[in-house]
This record gives sequence, structure tokens and C-alpha cells, in this order.
Amino acid sequence: MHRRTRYVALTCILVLTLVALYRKYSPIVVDGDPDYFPLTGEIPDSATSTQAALEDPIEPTIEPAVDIPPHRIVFDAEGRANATFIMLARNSDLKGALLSLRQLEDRFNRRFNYPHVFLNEEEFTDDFKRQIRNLTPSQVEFGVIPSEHWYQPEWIDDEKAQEAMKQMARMNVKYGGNLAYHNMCRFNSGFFFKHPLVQKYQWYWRVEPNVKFHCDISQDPFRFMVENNKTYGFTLAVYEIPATIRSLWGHVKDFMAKYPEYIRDEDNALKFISNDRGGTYSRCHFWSNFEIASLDFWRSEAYSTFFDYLDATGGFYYERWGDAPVHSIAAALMLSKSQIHLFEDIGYQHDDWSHCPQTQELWEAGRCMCSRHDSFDYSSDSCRRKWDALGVD
Ligand SMILES: Nc1nc2c(ncn2[C@@H]2O[C@H](COP(=O)(O)OP(=O)(O)O)[C@@H](O)[C@H]2O)c(=O)[nH]1
Ligand SMILES: [Mg+2]
Repeated sequence: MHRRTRYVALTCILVLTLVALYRKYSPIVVDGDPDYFPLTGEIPDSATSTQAALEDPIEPTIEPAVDIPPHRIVFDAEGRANATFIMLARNSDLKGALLSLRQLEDRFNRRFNYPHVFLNEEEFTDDFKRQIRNLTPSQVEFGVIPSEHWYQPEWIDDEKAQEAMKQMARMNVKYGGNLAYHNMCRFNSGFFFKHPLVQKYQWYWRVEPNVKFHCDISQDPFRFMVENNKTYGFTLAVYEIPATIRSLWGHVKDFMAKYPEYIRDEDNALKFISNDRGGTYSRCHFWSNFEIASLDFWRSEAYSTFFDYLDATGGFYYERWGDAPVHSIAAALMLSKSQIHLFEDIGYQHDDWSHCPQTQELWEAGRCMCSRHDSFDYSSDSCRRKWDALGVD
């Protein structure tokens, strides 16, 4: 090689090595602020132990109606988002929790090692912890829910709540007479994202015991959410049982009238939750037993005000409002429809209802163990068609 060419080549190699070393050992740099991490509370291990790389910042497009911090692209050294799985479970749910976890690890997390948080209103037993930890090399944390986040608050009229529960039990309203279920729905609506173990995260994937993941998930859904400016992700959408939400929509309309600043006027997903421009509720909701979403959305002023407003009516106890319609109504009214994402490629089953990727391509690529013909998506109890009609990618 010519001497001069060799000199140029050596200089290039030296510069590239220096750039690589700088990227590897420099501190977190996000939007020019070396100390920034988009969270309140503790800085996650992944951020402090190594560097987090900044890649192609996306301009925030979120309107002021929802005060969530603009999405920032922050990944740790392994390319992971600041995210966790969250499973709410009882000690008696151990077998179902193991079944869900085994599939989640095999189909996705063995390649990504995202952490897990398990929550319960009482201490998990040592056996529960040991058996769960045995299934994953990822970090697992077990938390007890503060009692004020779980139990019926004192200001609820207990006699009225008892009477309502008896009445719902008599009418065979699903879970209507089950006080623990009411606590659970209120917790999932307004408190899970406030748990101390969850504070350090920006994203979560909700997992329940006894669910199935039918396909390989080779792309990281958290990264997808971050990179595509998404806030709420789902797989199945269904109709709510009318007897559980008798007065819910009336309160939502009152909220909209009182706090118009929290409602997104344009390009929201109102058409998914109402057939008459807000007059009545379509009863469609994203099925919240599967959610991949931003914790900052639930922590926002808009959603907090919404939850507090609904909670103050006592409807989680005097009726049986589920966290699914509450989450879905908020997402549909406060986000742009393009911030809501249907994970078509994630094969998922809860109870008898299953989502199986519909195209041959996705089904084969995911090595799916489900029949595309058994998918619930286009059955009469599904709201999938209404979602499709919104025309979101
Ligand atoms: N710790 C705890 N978890 C509960 C309780 N009730 C329900 N869960 C959890 O809440 C979620 C929803 O409950 P599930 O019985 O699956 O209700 P469904 O999906 O609406 O039929 C699951 O993750 C359950 O493990 C409870 O009393 N205590
Ligand atoms: Mg369930």
C-alpha cells in the first residue's frame, strides 16, 4: 500500500476507535442534558451501571391536553427501554403465574431480560418467590400494595356498597358480589403505577396468571412504543357488560364538560368508544389484561384528575367499574388515535378469547401456536371492527 494511503487508513481507524470508546463510556446524554432521565424517583440500575445511548430523537407530538413528558428515546446499553412487566397476583395464583411467565420468557424475554414486578395486597410466600425466580434470570421484585391503594376507602358508604354488591350478585353480574374484585379494579385504574417498585419505570407490560403467548415476539414492543411515539398498546378489544357500568358514561360526560382542557379535540379515538359523538358509550374497551403502555400517561395530571373524579363518585363499589373501560375511555379521549397501537403480531389468549395474527406471514414468522380461524377479533363480541374503522396503522 502507498505510504500516504496507509497513513490515511490508520488515522481513520484511530478516530473510529476513539468515537466507539467515547460512546461506550460517556454518561447518559439525552437532549443535551447529561443528568436527564425521564422519571421521578430512583434511577434504574441499567442507567447508572452503564451508559444509555441516545438515538435519533423524535420530535414530541403530544398536545398539551396531556401533560406527559415528551417521548424521549432512551435505551440502555443492551438497547432496552426503561420498562418492566407487572403482574398482580395472589399466592394462590402461583401455578397460573408460572404458566404465563414460562411462555413470556420462552417467546420473548429470554432474548431481552426485562425485569418483572409482582404485586399483591399481602406478602408473597417464600415458595411463590422461589418458584417464580426459578423461571427467569431477569431481575424479579415482589411488592406488597400499600393498604390505602387497595382496600375500600373510609368515605365509601359501606351499607350502600354492600347492598349494591348483593344486588349485583342476585343479578349474576360477573364478579359484582366479589369485594376483592372491586378493590382490584380500583387498584388497576388508579394505583398500580404509584407503587414504589414501579416508580423507576416509564413503560410496563401487564401480564396476568394463566394467559398464553402464542407466537415468538422477536421485535421489542417497548422499543416499538418509544420509537413510534405510541402511548397505549393492546391486542383484544371487547364490549363491557352493561350492568357493571350503569352510570359511568354519565360521569365521563360531566368530567368532559368540567375539564375540557384534558380532552383532545381532534384526532382522538372517540369514535371507538361512542357511536354518537359522545352521547352514549359504545361499551368498547381495550382488554386491559394485556397492556403495553406508558406509566407516565397514568401519572399525568389529565389522567389523575379523571381517575380522582370518577373515584369520588364511588362507582368502583356502588357499581362494578372495571379498569379496562376506565383506561380505554381515558386513552380514547386524551390521546391521539395514532398514539394507540394494536399489536397485531402478538398472539395472545386470556380465558377463552384469543388473538392470533391474521396474516400468513406474521403467523409463520412468529411460529405461532394458534389457529388464525379461532381468533376472537372478528366475532360479534369483539370491538376490533370499530378499531379498524379508525384507520390507524
Ligand atoms: N393480589 C390480588 N390479585 C388479584 C385479586 N383479584 C384478582 N387479582 C389479579 O387481578 C388480575 C385480574 O383478575 P382475574 O381474576 O384474572 O379477572 P378477569 O381477568 O377480569 O377475569 C389478575 O392478575 C389476578 O391475579 C386479589 O384479590 N388479590
Ligand atoms: Mg384474567
